[in-house]
Amino acid sequence: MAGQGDLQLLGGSVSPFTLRVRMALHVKGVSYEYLEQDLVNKSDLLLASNPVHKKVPVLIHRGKPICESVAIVQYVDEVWAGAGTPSLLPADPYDRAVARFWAAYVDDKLFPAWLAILRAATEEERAQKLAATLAVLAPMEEAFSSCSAFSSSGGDSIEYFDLALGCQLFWLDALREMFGVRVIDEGRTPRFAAWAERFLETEAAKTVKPPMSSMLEFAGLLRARWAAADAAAAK
Ligand SMILES: N[C@@H](CCC(=O)N[C@@H](CS)C(=O)NCC(=O)O)C(=O)O
Repeated sequence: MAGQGDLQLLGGSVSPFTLRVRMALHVKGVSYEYLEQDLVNKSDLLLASNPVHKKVPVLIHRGKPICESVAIVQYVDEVWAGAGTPSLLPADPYDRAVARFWAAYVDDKLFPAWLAILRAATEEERAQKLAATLAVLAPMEEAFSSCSAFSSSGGDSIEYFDLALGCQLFWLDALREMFGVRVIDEGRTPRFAAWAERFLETEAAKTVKPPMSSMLEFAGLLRARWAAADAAAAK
């Protein structure tokens, strides 16, 4: 394995952005030291490493921090490149641009959409947020045949776009577990559903998949915090 002792990852066990980076490192065969972070009482190391956002993940390579999961994934792809190491970003510039476009889309549109399902206070609000999330997914059906080597080849390689979306799947499962909400729906988005099934069978996904109990516990904390904030704002 590449990597060795000069590489640390500051992360959260159920953070989708941390899981994205962990899957990237797994695919590249890079070993690292994982340092779980308390996101309530943030460590001096986290605050010093990501003073702007104070968020995980942060990759620290030879003492230098790299923040933001997409920047980290690209860094990992560039630093650990070469014979026998799979590339995360496509070789072709146009394919790279398309992969980046959809990766940005899932972060900018899909992530806030499903987070709103988690935050919804009533069943009616949850149904509205589910409809909005399905509307975000609809235009992505095309991407599953045009952008991902994983889906187009039917093989087991994972690329940049797969990582961007795949890290969010665990939480879509948690939403189904918590509320019976089906974001992954073969009837509405068959390509996404087929892709998701294959992605979750990959070794990278199986290796980092957080226990459902941890996600449910974290979701409970988040929902309690949001409810308190909403109650305070309503006063
Ligand atoms: N855009 C960032 C998002 C990182 C992020 O939102 N991290 C969350 C955990 S999932 C966090 O550290 N939250 C702590 C906080 O907001 O104080 C990325 O892609 O790395």
